[in-house]
Amino acid sequence: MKLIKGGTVISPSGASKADVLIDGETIAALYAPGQAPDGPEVIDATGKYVIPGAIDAHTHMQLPFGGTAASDTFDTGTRAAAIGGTTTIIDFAVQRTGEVVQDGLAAWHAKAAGNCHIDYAFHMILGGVDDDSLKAMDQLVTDEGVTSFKLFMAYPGVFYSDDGQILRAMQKARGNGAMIMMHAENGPAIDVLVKQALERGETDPIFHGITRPQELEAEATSRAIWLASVAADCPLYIVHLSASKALEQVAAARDLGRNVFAETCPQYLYLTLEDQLGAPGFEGAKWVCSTPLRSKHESHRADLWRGLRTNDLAMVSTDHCPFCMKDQKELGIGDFSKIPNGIGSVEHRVDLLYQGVVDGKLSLARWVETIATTPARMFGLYPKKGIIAPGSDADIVLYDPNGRTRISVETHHMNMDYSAWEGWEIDGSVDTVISRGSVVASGGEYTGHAGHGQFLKRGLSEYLI
Ligand code: DUC
Ligand code: ZN
Ligand code: ZN
Repeated sequence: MKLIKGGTVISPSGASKADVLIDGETIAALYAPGQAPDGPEVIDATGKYVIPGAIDAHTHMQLPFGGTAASDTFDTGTRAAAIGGTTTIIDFAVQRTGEVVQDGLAAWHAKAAGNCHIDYAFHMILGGVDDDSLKAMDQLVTDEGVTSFKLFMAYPGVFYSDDGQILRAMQKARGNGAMIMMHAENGPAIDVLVKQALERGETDPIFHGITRPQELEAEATSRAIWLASVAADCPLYIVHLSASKALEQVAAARDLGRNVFAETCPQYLYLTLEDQLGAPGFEGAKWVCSTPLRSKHESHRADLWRGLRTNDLAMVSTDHCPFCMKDQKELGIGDFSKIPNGIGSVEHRVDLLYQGVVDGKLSLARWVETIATTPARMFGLYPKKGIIAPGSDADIVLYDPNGRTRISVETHHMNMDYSAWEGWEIDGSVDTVISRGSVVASGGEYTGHAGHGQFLKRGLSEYLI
């Protein structure tokens, strides 16, 4: 037994002083201060926030992409996640075009099994919607604990699905209760703009952003929302929403009571087209991701923070998809379209969002909700995960509001040769991380091990009507 004593427990309903008793891998009880029985090993949480272990519902460990593969393995990526206060990831298994869905899922299990430091679950990317993959969706929901499917309106020839395929998958999801997750960018139109830019000799990383204007994110978001409407209000979750006009589409659908949800990512809340993607020379490649960073001369960042407060944006995930500069991002020197798309942040999401609390953009309760509780409820992991309550897994983070975090490639644990957040300072720090009752990180020391993480079969989303 362990007792987390003297801290302030934060839940979506607010803050309260309580001591948390852990029995083995689960939370046994919460006590008013001083009321817990003597005996258990005490973890001193005086002056700390006690929050549910964070859940990153959008990661891409070892994803093959752009002629290379994301540089974090399940080992390095989940270790870094744990150090940063994330105790569950939901990664994307991939069905490539022409591949049997279940084979793609088995390949992802093979990559992850025995290598994870924290618990993990999978969404499934469908690279080819046809009769077989539609049938497979039922089997994954019923038997495999995979209850969400990502489709791409971008990347023609790679992951792209056309509108007919999307509609069929949505109809299937409406029937079996699954969530359709959408990469909402108009890929064919983007490809035209990319070709035209390259023909003009516009090859620098910033043109990655300029050829993916917000209108093409908003148009795809709107189209996905209408297609979901045709599919009898199939549950729809827009991933990595980056732009004000896309957010307007989501907000309008939600105002009508539709089953439409969206996430954003730390990079869109803080970083910009001009300051990062437009960095001199090839430097901007560090921030090439899709959807792209948006202009600081428009109101995207303020709108996204507001969307988080109003729940038009339900939660924050990272879209962790790291590539090193050397040999990976460098593939796009002289042609931005060959830069592998992705940013690595799995280690920093808890801290980066806490800075939003310090800056007065999020309440403490909403911080916990957007990084832990809503991801659990959205993707069928609640109340096992995402809440500090009796019977839930003892996934708990002690967060020090008086700590300080300085982000750098010199100190991070992700397998990347740069940091997208180099030099950033956060007014707070992760103090202790507990995963299913085991202390995996404490005072900057990592004490966990690969293989501790277990695969989680998920149920259906709680938010559906
Ligand atoms: N976006 C990225 O930035 N990387 C991987 C895939 C995606 O959709
Ligand atoms: Zn995507
Ligand atoms: Zn992604």
